[in-house]
Parts: sequence; C-alpha cells; structure tokens
Amino acid sequence: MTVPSSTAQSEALFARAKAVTPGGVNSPVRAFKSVGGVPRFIAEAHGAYLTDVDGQRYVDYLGSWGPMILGHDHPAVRAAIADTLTRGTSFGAPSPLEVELAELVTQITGAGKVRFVNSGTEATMSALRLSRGFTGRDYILKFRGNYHGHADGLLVEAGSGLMTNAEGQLGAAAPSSAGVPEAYAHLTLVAEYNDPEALDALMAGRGHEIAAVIFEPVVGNSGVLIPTPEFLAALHRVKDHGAVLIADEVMTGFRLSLSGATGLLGLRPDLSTWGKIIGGGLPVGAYGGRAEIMDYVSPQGPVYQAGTLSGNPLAMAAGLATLQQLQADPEIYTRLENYTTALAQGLKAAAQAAGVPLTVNHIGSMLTAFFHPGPEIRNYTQAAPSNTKIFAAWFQALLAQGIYWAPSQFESVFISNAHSDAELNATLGAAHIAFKNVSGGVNQ
Ligand code: HOZ
Repeated sequence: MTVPSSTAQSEALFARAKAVTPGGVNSPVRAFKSVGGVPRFIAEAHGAYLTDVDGQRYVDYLGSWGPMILGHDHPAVRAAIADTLTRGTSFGAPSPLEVELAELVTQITGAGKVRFVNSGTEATMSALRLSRGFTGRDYILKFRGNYHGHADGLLVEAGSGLMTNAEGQLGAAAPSSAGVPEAYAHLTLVAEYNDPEALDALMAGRGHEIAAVIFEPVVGNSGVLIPTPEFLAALHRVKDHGAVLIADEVMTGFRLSLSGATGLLGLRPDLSTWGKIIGGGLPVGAYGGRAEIMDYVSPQGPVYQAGTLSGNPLAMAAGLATLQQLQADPEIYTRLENYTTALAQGLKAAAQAAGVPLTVNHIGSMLTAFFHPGPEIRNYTQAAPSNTKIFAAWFQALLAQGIYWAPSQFESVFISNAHSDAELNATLGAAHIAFKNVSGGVNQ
C-alpha cells in the first residue's frame, strides 16, 4: 500500500489546536507523544479505514479505542441515528429508546438494572460511589496498571496514557496524576494483577474496610493482559468479605463476546461498567448489576448521580442499533477472533524472521504486540520494561505504509467486523517491512 507523504494539513491543524487546547488534543494518547511525529487529524472513516485531512488512507486499528466493532459508518447505525435525529436531539426527560436499550442490555448481560451515563469514566466513578453507599465503607481496591477512567480515586498506579509520561519514559507513581489529593489516593489500595495470593492476603487483612474491588476482566490499558483462572477465582472470593466486585467492561463489554468478558470467562460480578460499544460510537457509559445494589441509586435510593445528557436519544439509537447487529449475527465474534489470531501469528512470524523480540497477547478482537522477549506478560510490572523506542519506530514504519496502529506500546488494538483478508494481508506485509526496519535498533 502506498501512502502520499504529506502531513501538511495535519501539521497546520495541530499548530492551531495547540494554541487553544492543552497539547493540541482532547485526550492525551492522541498527541503521539510516546511515538513522536505529527498526530493525524482524521477527516472521515468508513468500514476498516480512516482518511486524514491530507487525503491519506489507513487501515484502522484504533476503532475509536473500542466502540467501532462493526466498522465505521455502519449503515444500520447511521440509519438509526438519522431517523432519531428527525425527532429532536435531547429532551431532559425520559424517552422510549433509553427503556429499549436498558431492556436489551439487561437481557444480554444478566444485570438486574442499569443506569446510563455519558462515558466510561462516569460509569466507574458512579459504580464506586454506589458501592460505598451500599456497604458504608470508604476504601476501594484496584490493580496496578488497570485504568478505569480519570476520576480522582482511580488515578492511582493507573495504566493507559499514564504508563508513558511526556518524555515517553515509564512513569508510575501513586497517585498517577498531579491534582489528585493524597487523601483521595489514600483510600485506594493497589494490588498486582494476576497475583491471587497477594489479593487473598490483602482481603484477609483489610477486606472488612473495602467497599469495592474494581478490575479489568481482560486488561487493555497496560497493553492486553489476560487473567489466569486462579486470579479470577480469587476475585470472586472478595465477595466473602462483603466487598462489591466491579467488572470494568468498558473495553471488553459486547466485544469479547456478546455478554463481554463476563460471559466469556464465566465471571459473576456484583456490578459491571460499560462504555464504548454500548454507545455505538456516540458518548454513552453505563453501570448495572444486582438490583438490590442498583436500587441504592437516586431517586430510588440515597446515592446521588445525575446527568443532563444521560439517555440521550441519538446515543441510545446508535447503541441499540449496534447491539442489535451483534445479537443478530453471533458469528461476528468468530470472525473477529479468527482475524486477530491470524494477525498475532503473522506478527510473531515476521518479528522472528527479523530477529525482533516480540510477545503478542491477544484474546477475541483485542491484541497487543509487546516489544519484549517474554516468554509471557501477565501484569503491569512485566509489561513495563517493553522497548518503547523500538515500538515507536515500528509504529511510524506502519503509519508510513498506511497502517494506523494504536500510538502507544501500552494499549490494545481493536479489530472490527469490517476488517477482511485484504486488510490482514496489507497489515502483515507492512509489518514485515517495519520489523526489518527496526531490527537494527534491537541491540542498541
Ligand atoms: N485512554 C484511551 C485509551 N485507553 C484513549 C482515549 C482516546 O484518546 O480517545
């Protein structure tokens, strides 16, 4: 695939953006700080492709960081939004589509009740307040390198953009962000992911103080990390201590299976949080689970949470259309997995041929290629020493060949149903060249 080399329009927009927006972006990883170069400003997206403002076309592996499981501009989603648009855009009063989406989400996930919000951050923040209100306890427990959005108490040893600081160096301290009071961070306990003994020990000592244990059932924010069965069993044991178990399915929900990681891995969380796919590319988050806990939410119960645009009809329409498409064609998940497995195998073979150490973690339609010899990467501590410099060079080599990978070593890529053999072959051909390009730097 050939790509014209101009980035002039993106450069001009980035310069304008930097004058009026911190770092020129509305979410940090988009600025390409850890990979260098000019962030591409996107003009449009269709199917498996992004087109930037300079007219360059890329096979898209961001999928808007997860929501676009059907591919961009899916006809059914576009039609649902267009139809809803003819009746208004926001009412500030209940409307039919939010009932319909809530019925579908509870039916698919088995949640007793669900509340819609506008982002994954709002969902996790609200689920934690609810857990504190329900249990009367103050502490929460999260896992090192898991990322649950940017609420104060969750920016403690967090993953995603917090794994690479401005210089592209690893930076993990507790708290992970300026502006988070120590007093808030103090209420967040942190354990290592995939360490059941450490979790059991922590719960044995402090379980009676802990309102909630929140976790990514498959981690996407330290790169992809897959839980062991032993760790999942230990997670379920936290309920014996009266803590609310919260599965953060913002990335994995409706992606790893129709019923998310919960369905795929046989999880039994008390509460779950969703985002991304549930809004079909429009801003929606949600939290839900056991009805006796959810009934603590206002106006039924004493835990307050509200939102002007919550249940927005356009967003509900996009989410509903997306979930209906997924429900109607369960084979989608097999196709996504087959593509991802072939991608993983092809990347490993190309890296090996070029002499580049690589460990690929993948599950369903999520994948991270760690520039790390492995043999396995199961937690943040193991992922952190990955070679971010070689990753950056490899990312740029892919981009120059029309492949838009996630611009950070510590993120997942997301495959969509619009990705076909043509995109797979183009990607592996480009990756082969990219691995050769970077192989000289491996031992430096
Ligand atoms: N924090 C997101 C990835 N884990 C990136 C969000 C965005 O830039 O859109």
